[in-house]
Amino acid sequence: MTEIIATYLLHDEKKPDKKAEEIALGLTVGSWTNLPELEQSQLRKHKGRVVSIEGIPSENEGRSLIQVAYPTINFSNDLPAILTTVFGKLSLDGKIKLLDLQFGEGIKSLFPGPRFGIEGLRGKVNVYNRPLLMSIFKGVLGKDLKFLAEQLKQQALGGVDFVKDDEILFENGLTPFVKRIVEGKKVLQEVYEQTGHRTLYAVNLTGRTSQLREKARKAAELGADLLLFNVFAYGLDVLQELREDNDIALPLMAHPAVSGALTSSPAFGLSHSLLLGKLLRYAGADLSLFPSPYGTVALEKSKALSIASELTVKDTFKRAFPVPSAGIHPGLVPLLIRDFGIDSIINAGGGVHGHPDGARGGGLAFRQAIETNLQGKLLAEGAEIYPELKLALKLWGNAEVTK
Ligand code: 1AE
Repeated sequence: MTEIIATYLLHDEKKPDKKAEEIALGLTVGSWTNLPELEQSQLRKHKGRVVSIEGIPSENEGRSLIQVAYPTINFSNDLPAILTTVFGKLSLDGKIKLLDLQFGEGIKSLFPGPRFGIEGLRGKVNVYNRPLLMSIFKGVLGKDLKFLAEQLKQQALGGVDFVKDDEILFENGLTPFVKRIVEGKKVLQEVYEQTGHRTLYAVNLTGRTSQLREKARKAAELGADLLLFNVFAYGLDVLQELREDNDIALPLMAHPAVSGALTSSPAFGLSHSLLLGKLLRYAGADLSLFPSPYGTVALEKSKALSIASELTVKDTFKRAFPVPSAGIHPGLVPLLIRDFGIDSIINAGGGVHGHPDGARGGGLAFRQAIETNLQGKLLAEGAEIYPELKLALKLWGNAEVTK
């Protein structure tokens, strides 16, 4: 295919066929039919093509789905050019939502996809038979390195696989980026020597765009494990730049901060599956965080599942880890595993630190919930064996899944 096909959802559009034709023309060659014959034939190969127009059955709201194909010769091979073509001015033009983009194999092969993906990350922690577990630093603003180190140690002692910075921890005098990496490595090595459990740390890569590459290379030089990145505050192409730099070569964890402004409206913006799933994966994210259907920032279940599906569907790219997040506690583990399977990451901040026994107890309770569930038992049964799980269920409840 030498085209990219965009699928749009139109609202309140009485003449979707006319609108589709306007889009196909307006976003490519403009009003070419009014131009002299010579120009017309030159421009014809650039014109968009209406692929399909579908009313949504049993709906009376004037919604319709349209597909428009854009010739790839119209743009350079980068997401800024592609997004400006398919949803540039159009994103400002009434109630229209970009649901999907289908890339032909030619243009797709120019994107990197994840460097490590699910298999690569599993290899780094040597865990293959369960969902991975991640916890998040909490309450660290204004705190020093000693505080951070202790919090990291407690989380690692709980048996989590990854600890990520809070996305709101930026460059600061008390816990600068470089010192967090160096101190973090020291702490995690000590825990490894003490327990035999390997925890990796995702440090938040922040600052001006022009500084990111150098900072990320420095992180790699210092032996950082992963980079957390607020990709939607910067742009997908910035993520891709980081992914393609072989002097960085670290797993990239995409945080969804700011993405809600682009995805949340039913009538405007981009679909969750496209932005937090397909495009993140194409651009090179190894992990994508998004709100789970059950926590504090709940996302409709079908949408959360659609993101996970785009991250893991069979493709030429490596699979990226879905990380359904926000408000997660051990009692939700059966739902998470039922809905997202074992190739996902269970991620919690408050659900780890808020445990009555502290972050170590929180991590243990999660690991116990995962183990209990994978043994086919109810969490209530696990709680009879494990005191940490029992305390967590008492505090936050238990969304037991009975098949
Ligand atoms: C959707 C992102 C979730 C996130 O970044 C975060 O910090 C969650 O914290 P908790 O688990 O809700 O405390």
